[in-house]
Order: sequence, then C-alpha cells, then structure tokens
Amino acid sequence: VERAEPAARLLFPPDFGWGAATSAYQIEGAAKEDGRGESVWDTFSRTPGRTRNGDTGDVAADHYHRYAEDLDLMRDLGLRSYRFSISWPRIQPDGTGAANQRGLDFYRRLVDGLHERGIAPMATLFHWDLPQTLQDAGGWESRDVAHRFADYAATVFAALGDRVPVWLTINEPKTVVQNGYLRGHHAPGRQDPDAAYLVAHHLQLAHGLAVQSLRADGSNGRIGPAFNLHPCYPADDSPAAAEAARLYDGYENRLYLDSAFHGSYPEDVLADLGPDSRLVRGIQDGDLEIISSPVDLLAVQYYTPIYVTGTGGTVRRWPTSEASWQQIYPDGMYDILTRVTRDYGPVPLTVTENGLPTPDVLGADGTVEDTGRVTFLRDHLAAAHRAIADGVPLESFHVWSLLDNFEWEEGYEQRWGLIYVDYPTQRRVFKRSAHWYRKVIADNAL
Ligand code: GBH
Repeated sequence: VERAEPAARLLFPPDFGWGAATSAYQIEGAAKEDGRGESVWDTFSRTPGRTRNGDTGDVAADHYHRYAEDLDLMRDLGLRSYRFSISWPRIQPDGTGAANQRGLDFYRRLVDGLHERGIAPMATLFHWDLPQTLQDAGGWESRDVAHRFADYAATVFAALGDRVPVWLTINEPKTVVQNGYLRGHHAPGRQDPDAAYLVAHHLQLAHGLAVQSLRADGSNGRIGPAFNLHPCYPADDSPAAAEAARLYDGYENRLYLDSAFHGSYPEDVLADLGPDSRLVRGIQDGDLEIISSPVDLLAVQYYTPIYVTGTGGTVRRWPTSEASWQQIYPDGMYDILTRVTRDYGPVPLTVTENGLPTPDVLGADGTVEDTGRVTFLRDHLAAAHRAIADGVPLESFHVWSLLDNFEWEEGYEQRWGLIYVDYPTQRRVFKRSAHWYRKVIADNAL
C-alpha cells in the first residue's frame, strides 16, 4: 500500500542541535534539600494570592530526585542539546560567599549524565530565582547585586567550566523588568516603573560582568544572553501606529539588544523615560562597555508577536493559545531571526525557547493527544528552517519545555511539556508531540 508523503522534506543542517529546555525552580522541587537557600520565588509563591491555587515549586516535577530518569527520557527522545538553569540559592544559599558543595554536586551529576548520553549541556546561570537574602538587600535595584552575580558566575565556572560548552547569563531580563517590577505578577511583585528600568540596567550589567567572569576563568565555553523577543507590528497603516510600534519595539527588544550588542541604549527609549529616570541616572562611566562585552552567541526565545495601535495600545490579530498573552504566529519566528541577524549579526543564534500550553489529559489508554503542540512546533520549525535557508546562522532549537512544570503565576494548570507529568505519582508520559519530535530529530528533517 502506498502512503502519500509530503512533497518535500525540510532537511536541517548536519549537527543541528535539537533540544528542549527547562528551568530550575520550575522542575526541581527539593526546595529545602542539600543546603539550598530560599529564593524570591519561594517567598512569592508562598504568599497567598500570588499563584493559581497557591501552587509553589516546593515539589514541582521532583526533578532533583528524578534527574537520572529524566536523563534517560532525554536520551529516548534523541535530544542533542538540553538547556537547564542553575539555581543560585543551591550554590550560594545567601547569594554570596563560599559555594555549597552539595548544590554544585547536583549539577555536576546532571552535566556528566548528559555527556554520558551524548547530549550537549547548555546552562543558564539565572532563571529568576534570586536568593531572598539579596532581595532583602535591595534586589536588582541594587547595583551591588550585579557584582554578586559575577561572583556567583565565577564560582559556577570554576566548578563546571570544563564540562559545559554553552552558557547563558540571564534568562529574559525583560520578564523580570516587566512582570517583576512593572505589572507585579512575578516575584518580587512590584509595580514601580521607575525602579523597573533601573533593574533592567543592573540585569544588563550583571550579564556583562558574568561574560567577563567567564573570560577571566579561562575555560573555553561559549556564552551569550537569552532574550525573549517580540516582533512588534503596527496594528494598521497609520503613521501613528508605525511610530508607536517603533517605540514599543524599543522597550521590548532594542533596550536589551542595543545595549548588549551595540553598547548603547536606544535614544527613543531614553527620551521616553526622560533624563530624571533612575535608569538614566544609574548609568555610570564604563557600564555600557561592560554590558557590550563581546559574546559568542545570542539566544532567542520567541512566543508571540505584538500588534501596536496608534495610541500605543495592543490588539490581537491571531488565535491565542491557552496562555491569553500568546498569539500563534509562526512567521514571527522567521521575522525575529532574520531581524536580529540583520541588525546585530553576524552572530551565531540558538532558539532557547518556543512552545505553547495545551489542555492535555492523560487518556485511559495512556496517551496524551497534544496535536496542537505538534502543529505549533512544525510551523515554527518550518519558519526557522526558512530563516536558515535565507542565511541565518541558527545552530539549535529548544522546545519549551521538556516536561510539564511550574508555570510561575499560573502554577501547574498550564502544561507546556513534550512529556506529561502526572503530578500525584510523578509518572512521566511521552505526549504525541514527544513521539513526533523524536522522529523529527531522527530524520533531521520536518
Ligand atoms: C518564558 O517566559 C520563560 O522563560 C519560561 O520560564 C516560561 O515557563 C515560558 O516562557 C512559558 O511562559 O501580558 O502581563 O500577562 C515567557 C515570558 C510570559 C513574558 C508571559 C510575558 C505575559 C505577561 N512571558 N508574559 S502579561
């Protein structure tokens, strides 16, 4: 019997880094084990009313205990690259001082387990779990925290620098700025625009200082920032919408990209913030040289476009996922990858997050039919493939996420994983998308 095959397969480059991503607080659990200190997310999630159903990361996907099983699942999936984050309060429980050896040992076991299975580790130094002690000392509003971060980074490089080929500094500084300090629905739950942009500066400074820490360490890993980028399109053909979309792009994208890659903050954003803003007043001589320390790669996280009206508001143009903020628009992946290459390249790129939540249920037959995720990933990967064909130096692609996990203020209700987690039993089940992704990886093609 003949089966119809798609007319043309989309072949990826040899050695393409097929991957999946997670972060420490979202999967590890074991919140009180092996000397781990508390982070701002422990505080925030334990504060009544902050997360859906009062969920916390205390247990999460119990990855801290089940990492060996999870490593085997990654091998079964065929992953070539695994992006995870290191929990600062496991390494320095109070955010400073001597390393907690048991914390380092966990990541050493994890990294060694990846190598044993032929999977390249990609480690993020900071995915939002700031040690609470440092928050009590001012958090990211305090310039000193950027220096504490550089020390923490140096500690991690000294322990793991010989076995981690790619480092990412700070996951999505923008999300800390916007969700943590503007809208307040992430830790530390502030709503203070003037503080928010000073925080942006200190996060960028911390990034640059950590890059310098790696160079000083002398280990030969590569390093770069991880930005969630939003293509910002005018909602209509009016000049006002074009202008508003441009400023929106400044706040969403150029604030981070220009400072890291061009050594300057965008003029339109600085003018909009005004000369008395804490960001402008917080810039010291030499800061932008530090922030723009040469990097080896740029990590892009793409989830959604933004459509901006003439008055600076936003509208929806495409269907949303289970996450109300996410419009499904695969061409945005092509647009953002080609744009960063044009404006900030040439620089090797990795996609470190792309995915969506789906309303998954574990069927009586033991299957999870997340067909929406298959369609989403296929379409976004096809857009990435088109960017590669047009010359974008994309090395790897990581699905968010490997496992269902603690989705921050949304708790455990949103399921973003390729692998279903049955939380009461912690059983893992490959969703349909995981089976599909395994085949894509094996074929190196869509
Ligand atoms: C990533 O953030 C994170 O790195 C990852 O930890 C997370 O699990 C994953 O995506 C899925 O969300 O319009 O006010 O409701 C994505 C960051 C989250 C930033 C949602 C914008 C919407 C804020 N985005 N947020 S709002």
